[in-house]
Amino acid sequence: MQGDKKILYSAVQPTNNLTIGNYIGAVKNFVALQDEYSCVYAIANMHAITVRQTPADLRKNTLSLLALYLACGVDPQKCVLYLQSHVPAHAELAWVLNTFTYVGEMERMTQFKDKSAKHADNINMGLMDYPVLMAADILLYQTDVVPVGVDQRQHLEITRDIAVRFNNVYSPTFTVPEGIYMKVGAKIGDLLEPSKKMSKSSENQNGVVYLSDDRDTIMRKFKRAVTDSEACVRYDPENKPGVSNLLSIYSVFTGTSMEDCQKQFEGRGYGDFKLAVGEAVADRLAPIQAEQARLLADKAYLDSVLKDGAARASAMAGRTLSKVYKKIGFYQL
Ligand code: ATP
Ligand code: LTN
Repeated sequence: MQGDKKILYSAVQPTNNLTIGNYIGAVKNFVALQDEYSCVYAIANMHAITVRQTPADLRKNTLSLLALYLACGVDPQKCVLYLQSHVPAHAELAWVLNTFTYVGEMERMTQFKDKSAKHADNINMGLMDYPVLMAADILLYQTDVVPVGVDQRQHLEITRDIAVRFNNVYSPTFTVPEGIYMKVGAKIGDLLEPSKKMSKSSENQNGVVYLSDDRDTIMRKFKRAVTDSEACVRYDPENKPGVSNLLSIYSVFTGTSMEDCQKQFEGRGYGDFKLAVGEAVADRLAPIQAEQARLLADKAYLDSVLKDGAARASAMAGRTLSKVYKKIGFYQL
């Protein structure tokens, strides 16, 4: 708790361009939650290097993600918005938490298995340790809630396990965090393979809608989206993954309930439906893209946001880290 508000923490990696999956599953919720909670939002560049990055791109993607957070409406006055590598406590706590985490647990993580298969030439220790660094992120801020897509559920569970384990060995030190998963849009599917998560690192870009895509590209991608042969716009993720995925996207981008969305498309063909979804997405993204471009031209402002964020985050994280160091027996000066 901070004052009378619960503490909320989340982060996004500055890798590649963000997709509408990231927007729906993460950034859009960050904005919606910033009044109700005391929010801390990070740009997880230390997580990003678990997969090889080109330095110039990583630098560029960092500012681009910061500008995107701001363009979507994350308010640096209300929230702590910072770059993970600016707060050394993350690496420091991760080291301690490593000694409370078992190798077998990390080997069983779905994301580790997926990414190991995908980057078979670079299965580095960082890739395996990714969830422990994420636990450090969350636990440093005495976080109450963590909004993420369902793909992160396993990482959140291990964070809770690590926190409880540490608290039991010593005395209550970490708040045990809860995940918040949105009902609609917690997992947006790829437009061409709807049962697969839409991912910014996907090979086939035609199934992935990037926040930076222009209107023509967006329309082209939605026109090609996979549906089914039933010709009925109905929400049924099990039997109609393609159509249901499009309905989720439409519902979130227009702010219409799933029920009303289905009514709206009753008796209409898939061609019509796909155009409407594409238009809703393009209409919503246009002003965000314009604002992001404006902010990216003002590097002094972006730097000032990061500087202020780093100072505020360091103060919060430092308090938890010194508590931990004391409990585990690190000699204090
Ligand atoms: P990568 O493909 O490089 O692993 P990613 O697209 O999963 O990356 P992250 O930076 O790992 O992106 O995730 C940022 C946030 O976006 C997380 O909260 C994650 O749960 C959410 N997210 C990512 N993809 C989707 C999706 N398809 N649907 C809903 N939420 C998503
Ligand atoms: N692994 C996360 C990004 C992330 C994160 C966090 C999310 C890093 N640290 C802490 C929530 C809380 C992902 O979304 N892929």
